[in-house]
Amino acid sequence: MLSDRVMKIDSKTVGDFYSLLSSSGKIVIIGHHNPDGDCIGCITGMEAWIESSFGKSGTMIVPDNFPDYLKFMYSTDSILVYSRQKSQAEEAISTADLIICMDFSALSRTEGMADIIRGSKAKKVLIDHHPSPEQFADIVFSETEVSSAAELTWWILKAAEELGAQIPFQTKTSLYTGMMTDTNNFCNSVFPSTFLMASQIAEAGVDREKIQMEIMNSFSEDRMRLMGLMLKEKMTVYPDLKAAVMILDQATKDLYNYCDGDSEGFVNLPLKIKNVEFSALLTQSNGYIKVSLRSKGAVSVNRLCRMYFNGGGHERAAGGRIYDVSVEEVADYFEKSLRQFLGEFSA
Ligand SMILES: [Mn+2]
Repeated sequence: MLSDRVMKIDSKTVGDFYSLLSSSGKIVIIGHHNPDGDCIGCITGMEAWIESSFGKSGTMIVPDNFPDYLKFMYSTDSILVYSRQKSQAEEAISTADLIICMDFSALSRTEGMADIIRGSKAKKVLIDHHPSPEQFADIVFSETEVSSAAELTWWILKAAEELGAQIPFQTKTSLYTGMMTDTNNFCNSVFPSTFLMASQIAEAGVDREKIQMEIMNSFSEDRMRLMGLMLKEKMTVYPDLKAAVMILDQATKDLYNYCDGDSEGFVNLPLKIKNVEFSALLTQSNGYIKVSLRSKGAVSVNRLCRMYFNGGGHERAAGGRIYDVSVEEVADYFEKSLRQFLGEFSA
């Protein structure tokens, strides 16, 4: 099989996962804080597959709310949002036989749920594509040479076809969406296996144009104007650092009725400038400044985030948080940190 050559999935691990699913009564599927397309694509895709293959349903839970433009995917209205359905979510986690964690490498990414998940007696499965996964799961599918957790899930489910589980249409739509959003529409982290996945899903008749419209062309007017303002007035370019930094403060959020996910993708925009190799979006949040980083050069934003901004991620896409620095001072603070970091690694 061509797919086996492109993305190796250990068939024994798939077999173990399959028998765990067969024997488990209560199944919970968990995504990460600030759920994105990959996260929602993974959990809804997994849920649809479990329903069709095992005739049982999984309870999907995310720590906090997710953007409206992801709500076209299968069964998103049944996803529990921990921040507002706490007792229901805690009940599901503490009584689960099996917990499937998707698209995150550390339990801290589940925010308030981390300790309950860690303490639960349920068997745990991790499906993820970030480096250095935390060791908390009984079965681990961890692969960094892949576009997205959705793509990794695709290859796991393809391998499970041999055990008799077919992949339903909704799963194909969800996983395609996850892959498409995490690659920024086939721009970053695209591997030969990614095109193969896209081709197989296209062949199955999934409506790629519709997915494209839902994700790329469904901005609210406010979101579009916010993007314009950010580029015009809130972006600073540091030519000597080959860097650009955008700051999204609360006043600007209020001006454009900011909703979850409205700034999704903004951090990629400065990378369109020729000599900008590194981009940061700093967003004022509740009690901290959220940091999103992208690189198109040699700078490892994963390392930068781990060292300076209480976070991490991939080499070219990472995130973190800055505490105890006001939004007025954060530009200076960030610039200093970046200079120090770049100085250390050029020395
Ligand atoms: Mn992802």
